[in-house]
Amino acid sequence: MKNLLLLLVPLSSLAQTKDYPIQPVSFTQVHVTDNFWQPKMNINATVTIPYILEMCKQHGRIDNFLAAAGKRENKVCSEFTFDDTDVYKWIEGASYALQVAPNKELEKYLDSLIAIIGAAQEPDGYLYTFRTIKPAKPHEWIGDKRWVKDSILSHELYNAGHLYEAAYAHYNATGKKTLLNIALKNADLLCKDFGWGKLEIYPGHQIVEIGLAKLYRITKQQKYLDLAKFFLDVRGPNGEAYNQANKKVVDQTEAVGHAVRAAYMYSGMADIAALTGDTAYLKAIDAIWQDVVTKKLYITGGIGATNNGEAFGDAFYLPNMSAYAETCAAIANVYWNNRMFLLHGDAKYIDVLERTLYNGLLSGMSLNGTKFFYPNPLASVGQHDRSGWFSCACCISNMTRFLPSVPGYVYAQNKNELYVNLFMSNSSTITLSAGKVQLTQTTNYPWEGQINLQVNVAKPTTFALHIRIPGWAEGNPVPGNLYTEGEQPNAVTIAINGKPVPLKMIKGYAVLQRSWQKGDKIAVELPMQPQHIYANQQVKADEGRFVLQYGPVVYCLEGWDNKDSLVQNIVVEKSAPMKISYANNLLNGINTITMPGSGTKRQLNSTELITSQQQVTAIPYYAWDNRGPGEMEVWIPYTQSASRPQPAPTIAYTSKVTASIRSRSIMAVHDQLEPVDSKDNTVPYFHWWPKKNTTEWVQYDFDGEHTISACKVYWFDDGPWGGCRIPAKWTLYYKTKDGQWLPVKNTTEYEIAKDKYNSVTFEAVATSALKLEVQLPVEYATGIHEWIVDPPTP
Ligand code: FUB
Ligand code: ZN
Repeated sequence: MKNLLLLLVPLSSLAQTKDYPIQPVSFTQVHVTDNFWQPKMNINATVTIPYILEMCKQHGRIDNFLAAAGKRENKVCSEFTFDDTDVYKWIEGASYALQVAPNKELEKYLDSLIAIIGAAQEPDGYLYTFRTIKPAKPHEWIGDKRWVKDSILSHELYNAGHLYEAAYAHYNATGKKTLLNIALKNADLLCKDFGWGKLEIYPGHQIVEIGLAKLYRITKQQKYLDLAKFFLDVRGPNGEAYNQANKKVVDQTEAVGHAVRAAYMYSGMADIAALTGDTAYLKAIDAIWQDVVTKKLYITGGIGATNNGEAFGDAFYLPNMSAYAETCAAIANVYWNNRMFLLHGDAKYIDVLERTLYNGLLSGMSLNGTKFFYPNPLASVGQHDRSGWFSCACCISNMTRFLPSVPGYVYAQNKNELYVNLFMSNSSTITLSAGKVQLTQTTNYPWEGQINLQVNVAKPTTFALHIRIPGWAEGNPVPGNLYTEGEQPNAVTIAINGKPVPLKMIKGYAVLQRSWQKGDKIAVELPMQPQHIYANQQVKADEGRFVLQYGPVVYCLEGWDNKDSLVQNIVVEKSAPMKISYANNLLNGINTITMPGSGTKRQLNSTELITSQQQVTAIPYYAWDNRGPGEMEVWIPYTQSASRPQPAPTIAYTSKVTASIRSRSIMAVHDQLEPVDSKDNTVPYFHWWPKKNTTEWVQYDFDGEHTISACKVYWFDDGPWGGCRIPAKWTLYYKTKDGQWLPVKNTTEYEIAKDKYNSVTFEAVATSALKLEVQLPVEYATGIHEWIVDPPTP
């Protein structure tokens, strides 16, 4: 081990080696003082980090390490083979937080935890609690020999990757090599076991590539870089698109499969391209990036549209209510776009990064820091809610590792070029080739567009200040034509020491090259106006709708702020006047947008909608579901046909609905939103997955007694890939006056077919409740889109 330590290269010498042409200014050099990010990072440090540690303790994550270390009963204490990563990600977040705010107690706890991790490591460096605890009969995702199932589900290399990321952070934060030594020992084992002519296995879930790149940066040991490259090159062409192994990485041009794996892999390719000068990787990730931003990116910056494989969907498939847009994928998207910027120096990558950061990533955590979203949908009828924990906790621990590093995305540098990428109040000292520059940024961004920068230099210093002019401020919300702005924004202005200067634009930056003097002041004014954003017409889900954006923040309508707690039924004309107001006491301080609009409502016995005028209020998307679940919508209808009218007061709609399982989606069965076909997951549906072969029920308790004689049901069936199918059988029961349930006497067969309403008629009964009993197929669950109850026709 001693020899190993001698090989560590001081971080300061890294600049001389081949790496990204542009280097980020480390988050430790950027002291954020603003009202937006600082409180969020503070909550992460003081609430979320202790909270997640506690959850890791409660949910067996630490016990797994203790068991592998022989310090407790020999039993696996949690569910997933990647649960060790929650501990590693927690260490990464805690270490980053330590760098910003030293905390002796936390550091001490980290020492003790790292000692346990060290004790859980096998003598040759193997570290994977799920096998070490029970080598003879491991979890079904794990092979009988090490690594052999990694391309499928064992996640041994994914665990290793997160270990390296944590070790890098801990070493940088504390200067201690305890975790780093564990990581290096593990990486040495990987170098021994994997490679051409050795085990030629690709990682099932990427991240080890970027972890190895970090170990290479610290140690300068070529073998780590070579192994990272091997793990990329060994991928494909005969594997699954699910984990991007369907083609050699250099031949890939489209984003496919599991979005987190994909974006970690693209980040790894960027790292290796930067560290080796490889151009084939660059060509591939440039093409894939183009594919994502022009066809597969949500307006919130979220990626991975479908829950089916947690994956990218087809081009322009961007459903809103069923959007997956996993929090981990948003984080991975930030990692990837930052690397693309460091390679190319183009602000368009930071446009995507900023969009993701303020919207689809930030939505992943509640304002109080203890509740989380895994998917980040763009519409809801109340079936979504943040949770304090998930058995698969990847997004939770990822959030905590990411947040402390936000200041690291503000600035970047290259010789005598200084890039200002993000806007938040801070002060930073940056060493350029020409000398030290102290930069102070003062702004109330993202609520206001005025950004003041002050340059402090010991002596006049010539360098180029690249100030990013966000795409949204120039009418291009996202590079390409997936989204367009409805209005041309007012001009961006920049003044130096009070004098307006012409904007010399290079790659999305206003470049101010001059000899800077102590105290020079730069005033940037970005046009803050509510912007309507429209989607490319190939995105069917957004037809007849617009998004409101103000600065970098995407807005949504939430039930809490709107009439009858409903938003799906709202229509706002494109020309409706908007009013922006800062609400200090709402959701930790936000800008709201209010505007006139209308609400639509269905009526009984007529297809005509009732429309009434109302005030409509929008809040930042990231802040939704902080007052409890309810309706939410990002894409606002401007046509009545795009809106989802408030249901008519039918027997079904006015009923209380319950089911054999508790689910927030149960209201879907009477919401009067009709699917296109049985597999349509863009409208709400209720399901019993993962149950199978059981008898289940849904029940309507009417608002009084009704006489009924017919029913129709539209089944949810997401075959052949999903887990739901039409039922084996269904039967209706009505409630008698004395509370018994009797089957209705059907006069037609109970239809059972996909993609249509299934009807049954029966002898009329006067009853106060109806139960729909469903026999699930032997191998599948069933779901219901809609259940309609009809009175006898007059
Ligand atoms: O496989 C580990 C993590 O679990 C992934 O990153 C998430 O998407 C979830 O599948
Ligand atoms: Zn996740």
